[in-house]
Amino acid sequence: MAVAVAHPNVALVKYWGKRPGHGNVPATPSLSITLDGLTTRTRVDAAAENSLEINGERRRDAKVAGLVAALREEFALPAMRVTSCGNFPVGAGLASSASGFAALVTALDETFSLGLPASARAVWARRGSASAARSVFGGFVALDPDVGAATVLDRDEWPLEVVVAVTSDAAKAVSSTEGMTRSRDTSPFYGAWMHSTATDFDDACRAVHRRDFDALAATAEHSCLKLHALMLSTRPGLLYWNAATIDAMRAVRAMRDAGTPVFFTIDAGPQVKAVCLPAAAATVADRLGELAGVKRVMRVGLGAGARLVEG
Ligand code: 2P0
Repeated sequence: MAVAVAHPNVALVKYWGKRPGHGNVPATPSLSITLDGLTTRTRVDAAAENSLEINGERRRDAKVAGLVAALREEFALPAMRVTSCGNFPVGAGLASSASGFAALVTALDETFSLGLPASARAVWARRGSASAARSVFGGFVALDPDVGAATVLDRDEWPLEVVVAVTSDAAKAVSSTEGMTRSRDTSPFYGAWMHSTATDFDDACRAVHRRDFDALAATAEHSCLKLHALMLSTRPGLLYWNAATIDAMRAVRAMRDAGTPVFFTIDAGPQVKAVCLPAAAATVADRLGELAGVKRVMRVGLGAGARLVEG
């Protein structure tokens, strides 16, 4: 048996849409930061029959079953018991599937001595959930559809912080996988999204290498708002925000206008992630925590990639 931990990641240049065909390959490149503090811990044991338990509940999960079936086509794997738990809500826009699949593949690799390097674990994790490829790595991580996932800057080379403003613990109504299929099939903006994302990716990578916070803020907010414009223009429209999401976005913009180095990003859920320089994190957390619709704030740094831990 083996136990692995992994952290969710938040994309600064977003992924939304897949290449046609197999392998769950994103249509566009994305850039993320891996988060510390929020953690999924997954144990894999060889067992008499397959089972999956998430946060103490026995579950069936088509994506986990699909990934294990795909691995079985490549490797001779016995049945296994997978036990996973996380310290944050599942399915609420906090990338629980990203940390979940990164931890699962890392634990499974060790349990069955597959000998996979991180780049190969990322390819397998991507088949479960594309964003999971990024959680295999720490710090600032690029996921290029042609090249794969890799760290572009280590976390201690530019130690940004993230204040997560949780505005709802409810699971999302439309999954990301379903939402992206709908956007591809129905949004008049999908072509523009596909064509403009590579530029955002290049701009953001350059900003990260230069540690240029203002440039990263501009590109990341643009990518986020463009993603949500794509979602809103999907039929039926995908509206992941609530009133507090908008209040938090406005509060972040007001802080930045007043000179605080902070920008927001939002995924397929109502939580707002405020990315800031460490000196600003306390102010940002206090301000967002005061907003009426914000249930709680979590302050996290940048995290390491998926790794084995003692059982
Ligand atoms: C991202 N999201 O880049 C974007 C932004 C959500 C909004 O990646 O279908 O759970 O399992 O590959 O990876 C969420 O999508 O979807 C996601 P699948 P995934 O972080």
